[in-house]
Amino acid sequence: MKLQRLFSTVFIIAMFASVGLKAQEGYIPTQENLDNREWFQDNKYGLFVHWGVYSIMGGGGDQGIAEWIMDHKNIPVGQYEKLPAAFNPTQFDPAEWVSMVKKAGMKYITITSKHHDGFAMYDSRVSDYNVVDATPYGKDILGMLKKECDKQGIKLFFYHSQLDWHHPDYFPIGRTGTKIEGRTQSGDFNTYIDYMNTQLSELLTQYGEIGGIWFDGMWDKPDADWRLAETYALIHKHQPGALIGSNHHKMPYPGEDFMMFERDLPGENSMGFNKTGISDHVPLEMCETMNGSWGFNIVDQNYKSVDRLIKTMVRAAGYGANFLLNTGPMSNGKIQPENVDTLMAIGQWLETYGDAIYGTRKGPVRPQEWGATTTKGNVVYVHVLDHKGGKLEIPGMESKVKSAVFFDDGSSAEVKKTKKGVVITLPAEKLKPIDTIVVLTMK
Ligand code: JFZ
Repeated sequence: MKLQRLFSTVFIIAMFASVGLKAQEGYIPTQENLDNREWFQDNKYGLFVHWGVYSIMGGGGDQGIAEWIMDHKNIPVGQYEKLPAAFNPTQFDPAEWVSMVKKAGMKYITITSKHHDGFAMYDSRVSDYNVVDATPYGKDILGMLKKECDKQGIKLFFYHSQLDWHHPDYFPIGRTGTKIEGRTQSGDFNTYIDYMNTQLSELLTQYGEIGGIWFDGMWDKPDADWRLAETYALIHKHQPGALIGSNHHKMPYPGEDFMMFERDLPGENSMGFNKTGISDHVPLEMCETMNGSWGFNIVDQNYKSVDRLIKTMVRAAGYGANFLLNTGPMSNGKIQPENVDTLMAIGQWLETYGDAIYGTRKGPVRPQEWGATTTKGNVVYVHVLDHKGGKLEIPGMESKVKSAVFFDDGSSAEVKKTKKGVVITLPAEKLKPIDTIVVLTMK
């Protein structure tokens, strides 16, 4: 018995040593941070932007590759370094981008400050490998975008890659980019982490208040000491309100303020890498591509339909998760017209139905094949996404319904209490092609 207890104590200590202590142990979010988490959950919908010098190659002729082209095509470091000289997005108009985002009904932007290729899309002082020093364009893209975001009331987050195929101290190298010629043969990983932390300090001090940092890439070296405690504390010291998340596909570590799911609804694992559960103490976010690529790809025309994307957004909201929809801008600075069209169509839908999304939290029953529920105050929105009409039974649904109406025309809906929950009658003529919303006001 005693031995057993000793074992479990040792086990618990080992668990903390391997996971917990690596991150910001004992972290208590400030009130400002908690307020921002509420803001985040209320605002639901953002634009993910994967933009870097790789956009010049337009995906290199293969589907699904863009920002990964250095790895997929094994482009030697010295050759890849020639790309910045060709990066000149003279048609980049931040005002146009942010206006588009607003029309799309999006409330924040998460843009790549540095992807795995190591190239900084802002004015960094610790490396010339950045958009100001190494390109003919010579302007601070993130700074320009931030200014416009502030003007138009859009929050800006930075995606920052911890993985770096370019930096000489990213050593030993990890699981990816192993065949890229000219990568480092030696180096000191701690020097790399110092460098990364300095870049993060720049991002947190040069541009005013930002929404947060979206980390990615520690999965490249799962056993390395990433010094997360230090990095997270540094970010929260500069900006206590900034939300930290990391795409490590694990449950959130201490110091992280939200949890993300890559191309999957929370708890689903269609991609094969979202094997964790769903955190119940931090906000959630799901990110999705419009085709199959994150960065700009000229041959990937496998676009998801507007209907499908809206349904995914609604299901995500049903899980209480934000929807971060991606675009990969072209190397001239424009966002491809197909993507703009999709964003405008979703924005139009939100103009009508946004009340059932913004400001809501996950509903009383978890998303099902037929649809999802969201809730705000004493109202439950039943989003019917896939149903042929007739009786819709919802087991587990709170049955103290005061009134039930169709969102579209305000006409009343028939709701009956059952032993298990409620049954809603859906006349075929009330069904909408995307989402038929029944508004339940609870007692
Ligand atoms: C990552 C990036 O690699 C990708 O380019 C994009 O930025 C996306 C949003 O995030 O995707 C991943 C994350 C994890 C793995 C692979 C790709 N992984 O665990 O192998």
